[in-house]
Amino acid sequence: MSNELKSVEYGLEKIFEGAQDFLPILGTDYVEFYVGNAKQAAHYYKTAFGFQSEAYSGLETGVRDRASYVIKQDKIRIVLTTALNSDSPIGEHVKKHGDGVKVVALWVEDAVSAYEETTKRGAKSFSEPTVTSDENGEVIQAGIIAYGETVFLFTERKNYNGLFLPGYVKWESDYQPAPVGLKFIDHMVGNVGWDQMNVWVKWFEDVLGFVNFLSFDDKQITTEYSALMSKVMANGNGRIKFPINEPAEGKKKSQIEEYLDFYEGEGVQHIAVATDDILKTVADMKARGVEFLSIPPQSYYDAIPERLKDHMDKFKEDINELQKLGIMIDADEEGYLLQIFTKPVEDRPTLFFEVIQRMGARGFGAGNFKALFESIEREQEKRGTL
Ligand code: TYF
Ligand code: FE
Repeated sequence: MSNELKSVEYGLEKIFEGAQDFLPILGTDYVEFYVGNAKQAAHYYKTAFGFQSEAYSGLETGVRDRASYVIKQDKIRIVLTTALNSDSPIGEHVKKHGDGVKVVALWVEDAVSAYEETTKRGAKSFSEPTVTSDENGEVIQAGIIAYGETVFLFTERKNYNGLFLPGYVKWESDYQPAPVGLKFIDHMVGNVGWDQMNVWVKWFEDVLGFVNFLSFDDKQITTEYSALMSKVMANGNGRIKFPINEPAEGKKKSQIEEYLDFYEGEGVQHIAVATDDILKTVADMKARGVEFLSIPPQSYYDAIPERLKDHMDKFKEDINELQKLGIMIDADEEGYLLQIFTKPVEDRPTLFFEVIQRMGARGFGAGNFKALFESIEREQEKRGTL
């Protein structure tokens, strides 16, 4: 573990030495999935992940080509959108990729400036600045194309005080399962194709002004396990983090390659959601039917006190309780973190979720990679994709 930690390069100095930020991002506004059946997907995320009904747009609101359900939990907002006819870019997206993330909406002060600054720096346009309005004010949105067919949609809502976006009505539902304690999106990871890592690192640097905050190379995370490289890109204030994975040649088929094959291209691999009580959150999610990767072996948990050495005094959780749920623990110079991963949430082995509780640590769980990738490989084995 200490070897892995030493080879972690923190790039924080670079973040703070920077000139003025040409793309100030206030946060993740929402994430929109294109799915085969939005009504059922919304029900799944409400039931299993504890989201609440928020807003709706579709036939009943005068929209003829799509239906969108907005669900919310604390600061996390997910939009589930489906096509209402065969002649639809949404349907095309679902046909090619299966259910997956289409839009990452980034909350900005000035969407026109965000669009101009990024397209000037080489971003491919998805949609020019568009104003929509209703009695609650106006929203400006403009999109650029990121990896694969994924869109980053700059969203300015300072002159809007409606529920979500113009065109949406409140989704009244008597069915509101209790939240499970998910608070905000910690990071969102993209899988890119062979030899595309540097292209996308440069894209995040040049187009968005992000910096490479952490790197894990294939020598660290190849060994016997799913081979991949990973670089974490962060924005000026370090709050928005987009790790990027690229497959690497290993003894077995990389989990990243498996994703690229089944998603039929690059895209969002996992969404990490933060909680401040991971024991409760994960116990709740399991009780509601969310499937997590298998529990790491006893030897993994035996090594935890050694890994936590410097932070043992701060460590509040009971290792046995964590082990029962399969939650993993890692530490870095600044603290520790607890994390666990779901199995893919579709039939294609593509998008999955991570639940993370940071107790000071700013890393991504490098010390857990071995155990994590072994769990993923057990799933790949069952799928015949290893
Ligand atoms: O976001 C991360 O970097 C961690 C670890 O295929 C990780 O959650 C890295 C690669 C991967 C799954 C998880
Ligand atoms: Fe992650």
